[in-house]
Parts: sequence; C-alpha cells; structure tokens
Amino acid sequence: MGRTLLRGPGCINVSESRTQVGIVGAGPAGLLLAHLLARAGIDSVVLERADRAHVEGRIRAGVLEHGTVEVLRRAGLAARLDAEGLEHQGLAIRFGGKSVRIDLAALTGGRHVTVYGQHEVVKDLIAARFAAGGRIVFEAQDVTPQGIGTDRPTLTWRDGAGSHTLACRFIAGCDGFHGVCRAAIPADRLTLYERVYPFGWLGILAEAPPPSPELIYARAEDGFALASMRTPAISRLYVQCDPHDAPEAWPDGRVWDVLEARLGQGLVRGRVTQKGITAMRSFVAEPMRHGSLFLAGDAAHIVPPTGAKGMNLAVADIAVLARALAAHFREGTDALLDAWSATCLARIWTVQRFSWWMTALLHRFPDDSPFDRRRQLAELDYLAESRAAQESLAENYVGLPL
Ligand code: RFL
Ligand code: PHB
Repeated sequence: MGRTLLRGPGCINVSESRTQVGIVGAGPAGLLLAHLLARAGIDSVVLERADRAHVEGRIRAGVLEHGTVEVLRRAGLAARLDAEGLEHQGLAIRFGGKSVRIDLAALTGGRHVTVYGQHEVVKDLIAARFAAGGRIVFEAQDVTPQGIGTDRPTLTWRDGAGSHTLACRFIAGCDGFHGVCRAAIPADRLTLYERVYPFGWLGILAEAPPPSPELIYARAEDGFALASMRTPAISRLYVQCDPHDAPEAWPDGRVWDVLEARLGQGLVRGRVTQKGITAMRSFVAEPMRHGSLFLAGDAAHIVPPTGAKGMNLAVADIAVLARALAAHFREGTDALLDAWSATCLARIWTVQRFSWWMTALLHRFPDDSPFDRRRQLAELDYLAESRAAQESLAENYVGLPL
C-alpha cells in the first residue's frame, strides 16, 4: 500500500505506492486484466485518464465472439450479459438488390455471437472491481511509464491530490491507440505495420427498433451501411463517410436518407441520441512486449470495425496475458510470458486479414476502377452461392478458438 509524503506546507502532496502489475487504461483490456489478476491473487492498480462517467458512456463495439463471452462467464462477469445480451445465430449481407443470410450457427457447428455494448461490459467490469476492493484511479493526468527496460518499472501521475509514483514488477499498457505506453518503447525496438483507409464510419444510436433482429451488412454503389442494435428498441447504425467529415455535415435527415438508400427495406426512423465519426485503420506494433512493459488491445493493434473484432482481440490478448502473469507470480515460470507476444500476434494477423477482407468486400474505395467494382460484386455472388465461402466468413466472425 501507499505512503504519503508531504513536502512542506502548501506544497504538492507526493505519494508512493507499490503493486505487482501497474495497468494504464480502464478500457475493456485494462479492466479485464485487473479482474483476472485479482482472481489469481495478483495485485494491480489501474490508472485511467478519463473520469468514470466518460469511460462508462463511451459507445463503441457491440458484437462479442463466442470465446469472449466464455472468458467473461468463466470470470464471473456475465450475470447481466447473460440476462440482457442478444444471441445472434446469423447475419445478413445485402448487395445489388439481393440479401444473403449467413447462418452462423449452422456453418460453425452451433457457435454464435452476442450483441452487448462495450460500455455495458466496461460498467460490469468497473462494478466488479470496486465490489472486490480493487483500485482504479480515474482522472490520472500525465501518466508516465519509467524504467521499462528494468525489472523495477514505475508509473508516475498527477491528480487533484498531488503527484504519485507506483512501483511495479510489470506494466500493462492498455491505454488504446493514442496512449503513452507504446510511445515509451524506443522506436528502434518496434516494427509498425499500418494501413489507413480513405473512409470512415458515421455511427448513430437511435431510439428505434432495428430493421431486422439480425445484423445487416450492406454494400451499395455509393458505399457501406450497417444495421446493428443495442436492445430490441435501440438501433446502432453506421454509414461509410469521408473520414474528414464533421458530424455537423450529417444532420439526422441526411443520415436516415443514406441509411434507407443503402440498407433497403425495413428501416425504422427514431430520435438520434448519439452521433460520431470513426476513422478506419489497420495497425500492428511488433513485438507487444519491451522489457517489463506489455502492450495489449488497441495500444498494440487496430482493426477496421467491419469484422466486429476490436474488443474481442483485446479480450484475447488479456486472457493469454493473465494466464502468463499467473504462471510468473504463482509458479515462478516465465515461458508463457516470453511467448506472449508471439502467441497473440498469430491470432492478431489472422484477425487483421479477416477485418481487411470484410472491409474490402463491402466498402466503396474512391480509386476503385470499374473492374474492381465488378470483381467485388463477383466475390459477393460467390459468397451467396458457396457454402465453403460462407463457412470461412462464419468461422472467422464467431471467432477462432482462444
Ligand atoms: P480502449 O477502449 O481505447 O481503452 C483505453 C483506455 O485508456 C485510456 N487512456 C489513458 N489512461 C491513462 N493515461 C493515458 N495517457 C491514457 N491514454 C488513454 C483511455 O481513456 C481508455 O479508457 O482500448 P482497449 O481496452 O484496448 O479496448 C479496445 C476497444 O475499445 C476497441 O478495439 C474497439 O472499441 C474498437 N472500436 C470498435 N470496435 C468494434 O468492433 N465496433 C465498433 O463500432 C467500434 N467503434 C472503436 C469504435 C474504437 C474507437 N476508438 C478507439 C477511437 C469507436 C472508436 C471511437
Ligand atoms: C456495433 O454493434 O456497434 C457493431 C456491430 C458490428 C460491427 C461493428 C460494430 O461490425
């Protein structure tokens, strides 16, 4: 635990404390790691830049793979997920006036996905951490990892109470794509792979029932659209847009008109309660470990959201990392920790390929030639006709085994 050092009257309050694993970021990756470590008897502290309301209100991913639900269930985190999550046995792909149902369950021997918002997962994780007496510091400013090349790294930060230092054995950088942890690794020790797409997604949350009980992915001549949901009464809808557009360029009427044109039948309009634009990229930083610092989730890799994989990859990284850290602290063996980055990267590149493929299949690329457009339609026709093609999509969509 910590001790507080007061440096003179009216001066800043400086505190020092110690933990086994210092975790930067209270997104799904950081919070799940803290939870799994606690269940293995390992102490951690989570440092988060934003406040709790912000973290719990951030609308992002919505589709949980079969294996992600299993991880959450095994960790005792699925009471609300099991009660409120929507099991999806299939999805639809619409193009050129056709609609193809991908029967996920029939094509994968009974596996399915579950629609449950990422912010609900985050709320469940925060509640579980606090119920177990876990430490999460919200509104931690200027978090800085130091000594990551040694086995005694530290995290320093500031908050309203002063400056703080946390001595750790390991640091987990779970601070997303724009975090500080990846930047703390010397540039010559990382290889970065990146592809930035010439489009983004405009996403809305609307008080309207979804057009269908299953997700609809639509490829139209002027771009992509997706109809998802959060509950049977709340739709989550996306349209492909210019990544540089401001949300103000998309008044509600325009969003609904474009959705209707791209999705086709069944769209129900309602009050729009949230609107935002996400740029799209594919990104991998290798290796995911430098000394005592591990990068997990979006801090190490980004996928375009077309395959619904971002949060699922973060959960997979963490499930493997928690096991490896438990082997270190409880059994004194480091083989799993030493293999962690390579173990995760094998899955990550498989998921990168699938997310890129789904994106290329369904989006309009500005420099596509007429040949490219016809080839894209031919690929969709093949998917509509071929069980082998559908099996490949379904196997990746429900998630490869952990
Ligand atoms: P997160 O969720 O980004 O959490 C990182 C946390 O770290 C905090 N942080 C810091 N804390 C302290 N000090 C600093 N210097 C910090 N810098 C950052 C942040 O405040 C945050 O709380 O990463 P994590 O845990 O790896 O989880 C990954 C998922 O969030 C992500 O893969 C998906 O949400 C991706 N994603 C989407 N995926 C989908 O499948 N479907 C979607 O619709 C979808 N929408 C999105 C998204 C990602 C977005 N980002 C990252 C910009 C929409 C957005 C806007
Ligand atoms: C969502 O519900 O937010 C969602 C669903 C499927 C995707 C991406 C996002 O591919």
